[in-house]
Amino acid sequence: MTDKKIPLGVMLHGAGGHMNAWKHPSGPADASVNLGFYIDRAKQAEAAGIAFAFVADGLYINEKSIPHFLNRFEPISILSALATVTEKIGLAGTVSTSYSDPFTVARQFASLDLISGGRAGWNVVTSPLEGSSRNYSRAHPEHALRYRIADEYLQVTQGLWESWEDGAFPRNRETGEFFDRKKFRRLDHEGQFFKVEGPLNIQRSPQGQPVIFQAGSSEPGIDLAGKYADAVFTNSPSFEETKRFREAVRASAARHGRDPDQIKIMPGIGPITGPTRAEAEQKYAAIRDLLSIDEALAYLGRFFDHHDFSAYPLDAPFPELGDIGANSFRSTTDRIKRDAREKGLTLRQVALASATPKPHFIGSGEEVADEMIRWIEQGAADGFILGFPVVAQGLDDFIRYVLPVLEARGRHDPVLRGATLRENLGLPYRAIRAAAHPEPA
Ligand code: FMN
Repeated sequence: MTDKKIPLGVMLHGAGGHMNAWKHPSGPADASVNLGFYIDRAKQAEAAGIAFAFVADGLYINEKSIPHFLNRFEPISILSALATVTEKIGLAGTVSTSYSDPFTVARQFASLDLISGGRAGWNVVTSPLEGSSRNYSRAHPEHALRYRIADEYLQVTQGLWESWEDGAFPRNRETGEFFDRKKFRRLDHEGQFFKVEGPLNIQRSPQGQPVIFQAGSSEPGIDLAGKYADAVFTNSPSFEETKRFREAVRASAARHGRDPDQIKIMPGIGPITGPTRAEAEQKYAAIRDLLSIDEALAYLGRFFDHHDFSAYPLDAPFPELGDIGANSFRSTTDRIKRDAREKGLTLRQVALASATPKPHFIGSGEEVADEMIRWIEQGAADGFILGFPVVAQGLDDFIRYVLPVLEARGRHDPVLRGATLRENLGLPYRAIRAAAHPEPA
C-alpha cells in the first residue's frame, strides 16, 4: 500500500450496528449466526480491497440487549472459519483482557495468525458491562483497574509471542533436531496480576505478531493505545473531536518512545450512500424508522451499564445521572452527558441520536469519498472502520458508490497487495525485540 491509500476495515456484526438491522430486507434476519452471510461478506470485502474484517464482541446480555447480541458467533471461532475461505483480507476480533487469561488468548490469536498466514488482529478491550462478572465467577474490575490489568496482560501476551524466533523449528529428521534450543525463550513473567512462565506452544506467523487494535478512548485508554496499539478503533462524534483524539494518541505514542506514524487511528464510521444525496437520505429514513422510542432508550441504557431510562420523562431535559456510566463505557457516557448539557437536549433526542444517529458520512459517493479524504488530509484519521448500520445494504452501496471515487482520487486500491494484515495496513513486520527476556538455562 502506498501512503496515499486509505486503509479500510469492515465490521461484520450480524445484520448491522443498528439495533433493528435484522428487520432490514437487504440481508438475512439470522445474519449474526449465519456462516454463509459472514463468508459472503468477507469475500465481497476482500474482492473490493478492504483490508480487514472486524468482529466486535460482548460478554453479557439481557432482554434489553441489541437483538443480534443475544445470539452471535464468538469472534475467534468465526474468524478462524473465515481464514479458511479467504486469502488476503485481515481478520480482527475483540477479546477482553478483563475476562480471559493471557496464555490462552496469546495461543488463540497466534493460532489464528498462523492459520490465516499472518492476517490476525486482536481488538483489545477491557469489557464495560458489569454483568460480565456474573458470567465469569469474578468481580468486575473498576475502570482504572481494568486498564492496569490490560497493560500487564499485553506485556505478557507480546512476551509470549516472542517465545520462538523465526526458524526455531528445523525439524531435521537426520539429526533428530526438532527445535533449535538457541531460538526459544521462556517468559518467566511475575507481575501484579499474572504469573506466566511460558514459552508459548506455537510459533510466530508471517507477520511476526497479530496486529494489536485497541478500543477505549478515555485517558487510560489513550495511554494503553500509545504504549501497545498498532491501530486504534474509536468513535467519530465529530471531525474536531476525532482529530483531537488522534493527536492525543499520537502524543501518547511519542511519550512511550514510539513513532506516532506507526499507529493507525481508525474511527468507526457508518456511511449511508447512493447515487444521490436524496436517495441516501431516504435510505437513512428507512433505517431510522425501524426503531421505536422504547428500543432507543434500551440502546442508550446499555452504554450506562443497562441503566433503565424508561422511568424518566421523555421530553424533559436529559436527566442528571451523577456517576452512572462511569464504570461502563466511560468515554462514551461522558460525551453523551456533556453533549446533552451543552446542547440542552431532551432524553428523547439523546436516545434517538444514540440509537439511530444520522451518519456524518451520508450522501452521494462523491460526497462521502471527499469527506473521508478531508478527514485523512486534515489529520482526523489514518483510515476507517466501516460500521454500517445495515451491513448488507451498507457494504453493497459503499463498494458501488464510494470505492470507485476513492480509487479515481488515488485513495483506494481495489486489490489487496500485501499478504499479511500488517502489510495491508502499511505496518512493518513485527520483529522480536533483542533480549526481551532471558533465554532458558
Ligand atoms: N468493549 C467490548 O466489550 N467489546 C467491544 O467490541 C468493544 N468495542 C469498542 C469500540 C469502541 C470504538 C470503543 C470506544 C469501546 C469499545 N469497547 C468494547 C469498550 C472498551 O473496551 C471499554 O471497556 C470502555 O469503552 C471503557 O473504556 P473507555 O472509557 O476508555 O472508552
